[in-house]
Amino acid sequence: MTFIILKSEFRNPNYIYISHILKQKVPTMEMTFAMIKPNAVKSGLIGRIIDRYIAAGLSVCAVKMHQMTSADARGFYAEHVEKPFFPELEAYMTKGPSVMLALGGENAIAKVRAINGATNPAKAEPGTLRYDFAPSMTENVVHSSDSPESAKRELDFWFKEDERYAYEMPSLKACCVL
Ligand code: 3AN
Repeated sequence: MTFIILKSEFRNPNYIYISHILKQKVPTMEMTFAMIKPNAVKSGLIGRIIDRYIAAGLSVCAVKMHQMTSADARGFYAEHVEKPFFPELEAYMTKGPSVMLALGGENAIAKVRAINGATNPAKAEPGTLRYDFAPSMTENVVHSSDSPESAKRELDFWFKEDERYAYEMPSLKACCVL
C-alpha cells in the first residue's frame, strides 16, 4: 500500500507542483510487510528486531504470529516455487512460527530493506539485521517487501485491511492515511 502525505512545510502549492515533477522530494508514507523468520523467533530476537524498526521511526501497524503451512509457503513465495532452493526454503519457513508485521512510516519499504540488509548475509552491510544475526542465505532471519506492489500483495496475504492500524509516531508531524 503506497500513499503520499505532504508534511506541513510542503503544503505550499508551488512546492506541491514541483514535487510532482521531482517525486523524490515528496515524503512518501508507506506501509510495508516484514517477517521475523522461525530461526529468529526461536533465538529470542523478536524484541530486538522490532526495536530496530521502531528506532528508525517506523510504527508497528499489525502483528501476527503464525507457523506457515506448505500451502502458505507456496502462496507467499509463489515466484520461487520452481527455483532449486524452494524445498529448503519451504522446510525452513514451515518448521516454526514466524512473526508477521505491517510497518508504516516515511519510505517504509526502502527503510526496512536497508535495516534488514542483503538477502545473502555474506553480502550484508555491518549493522544490518542479516549481518548481525543471519547464519545463511536460507535462514536469513527477516523478510520485507521489495516494492509497493509486493508490499500490497504481501500485506493482503497476511492481514485484512481492518487488522492494520496506522497511527502517528511522536516524531512524525505528517498525518497518516492508509
Ligand atoms: P528477500 O527476502 O531478500 O526479498 P527473495 O524474495 O529474493 O529475498 O527470496 C526469498 C527468500 O528465499 C530469501 N529470503 C531466502 O530465504 C530465500 N532465497 C532466495 N534466494 C536464495 C538462494 N539463491 N539460495 C537459497 N535461498 C534463497
